[in-house]
Amino acid sequence: MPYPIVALVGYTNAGKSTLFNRMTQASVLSADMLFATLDPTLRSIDLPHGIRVILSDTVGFISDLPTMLVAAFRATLEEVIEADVILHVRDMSHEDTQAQSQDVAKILGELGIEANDRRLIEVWNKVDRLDADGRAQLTNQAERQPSDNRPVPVSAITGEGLDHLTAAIEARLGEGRLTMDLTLDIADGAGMSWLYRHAEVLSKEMTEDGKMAVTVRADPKNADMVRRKFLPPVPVEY
Ligand SMILES: Nc1nc2c(ncn2[C@@H]2O[C@H](COP(=O)(O)OP(=O)(O)OP(=O)(O)O)[C@@H](O)[C@H]2O)c(=O)[nH]1
Ligand SMILES: [Mg+2]
Repeated sequence: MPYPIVALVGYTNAGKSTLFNRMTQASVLSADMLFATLDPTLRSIDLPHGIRVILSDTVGFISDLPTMLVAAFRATLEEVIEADVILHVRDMSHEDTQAQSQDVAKILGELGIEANDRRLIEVWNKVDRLDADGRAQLTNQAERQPSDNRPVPVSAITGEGLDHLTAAIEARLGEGRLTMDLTLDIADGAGMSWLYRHAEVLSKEMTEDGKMAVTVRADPKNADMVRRKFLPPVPVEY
């Protein structure tokens, strides 16, 4: 897949599809026509800082799913395993929100996605249905979590909180990516174009001794290649 995948998962009726529609509303990419035709649950969107991702809606979880449907349900969820970010959408206005969340966590666990998986972001949806007290309580609860693992209160209906959500997605996508400072020979045009193909070139500057200082960011897989190609091997100590 050329773009990172952001999958929406959650209990049935949590608001996944509403959120999906809300987040893709502004996107009018022509490529989407193809996507929408091939698979209405996939759509590409551009995040505020320019990263293009594919948003993937999924079927909702239900506690007492008929056995004959379990296999089909599992099959549709397999895609989630490969997602780069997993949004666990919760209906925070539902009286059973806690139990629903546990059901979802259990199924994710069976797919190998544990609660502490860095790809997971909890989306606390339907905050518009809460009164002032309920909201304040949620906000407090969210803010007690470490900032890099904080649930994001939103309303897919009013659009409230969606800016925080896209920021959280961007932050998670950025996490796995490593920034490296490299020095290239000024004549190494091939090296430079290789870098443009395999990494994001953040800056490029001539040094006093006539070399090229380049700062790049790459995902872990490519970062390793960059390191091997451009950085001196780490000396082994005996
Ligand atoms: N008030 C309010 N209602 C919402 C919000 N998000 C979704 N809903 C409503 O909740 C209901 C379910 O929304 P969907 O988006 O279909 O939920 P879903 O998670 O896709 O459900 P499944 O696909 O069946 O799993 C709809 O009636 C939505 O209008 C929200 O933020 N606030
Ligand atoms: Mg849906």
